[in-house]
Amino acid sequence: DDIEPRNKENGQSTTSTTGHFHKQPFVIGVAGGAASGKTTVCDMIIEQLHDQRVVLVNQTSFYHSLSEEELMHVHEYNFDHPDAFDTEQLLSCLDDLKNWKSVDVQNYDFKTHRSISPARKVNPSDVIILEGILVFHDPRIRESMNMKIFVDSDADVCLARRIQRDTVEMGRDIKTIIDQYSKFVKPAFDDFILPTKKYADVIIPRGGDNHVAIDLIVQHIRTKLGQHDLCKIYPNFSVIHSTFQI
Ligand code: UZR
Repeated sequence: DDIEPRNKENGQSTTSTTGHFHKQPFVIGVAGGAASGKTTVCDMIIEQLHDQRVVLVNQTSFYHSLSEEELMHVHEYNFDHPDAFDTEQLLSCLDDLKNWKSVDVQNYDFKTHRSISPARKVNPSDVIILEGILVFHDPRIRESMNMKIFVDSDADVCLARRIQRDTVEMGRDIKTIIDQYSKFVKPAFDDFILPTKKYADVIIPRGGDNHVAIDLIVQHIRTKLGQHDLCKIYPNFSVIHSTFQI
């Protein structure tokens, strides 16, 4: 007989279509300003967890596609506002992954500001990383996370990186980038992103340059994944919740 894993922090276990019990995936949220180094942090975590099944879901995949009307006034569109994202879709995706169902995640094209086909099939995994500027904004998404990381880089570093990224990868000109930064990116950071820092379990200064922080985070994830297995063997084993700040 299968033993149903119990994990206080992780909530309920789930039953797969084959009737076998699965532990719930460990969900990590990685938030922070645009070009703060979130992707680098995620890549480093994934690299160190090479022996685990990890999937990365980016909030940018859940941008609403712009209508013809919105495209005509694209310079007035605020991509850094919580309403720019289809949060319900993101929630339903996350729910499915947590219940060990595969999901189709749209690919978003930053040049046309629309979703493009084909969608990417994402399979459920032991670890799900959800990355994005506003992944801590919606309380329902926050609550589904087992670990929340906020990447905290200086604004000048973010802007420098953003100029480099948007000119090289997106072919934008510097004036447009700086106009957008002062009109939308900076105010939205202050109004919507920074206030979510208080929800983080871990705050990482200097993003991907902070190897000590990444090592500590990976150690913590490994401990939690190990506890999943312990829960399977000893159903009454409970997890003591711990938070730390680096
Ligand atoms: P990250 N963004 C675009 O530049 N174009 C789009 O079509 C959609 C989004 C930007 C968005 C935000 N802002 O700052 C950034 N603007 O993508 C988020 N302006 O992406 O988390 O990778 O930095």
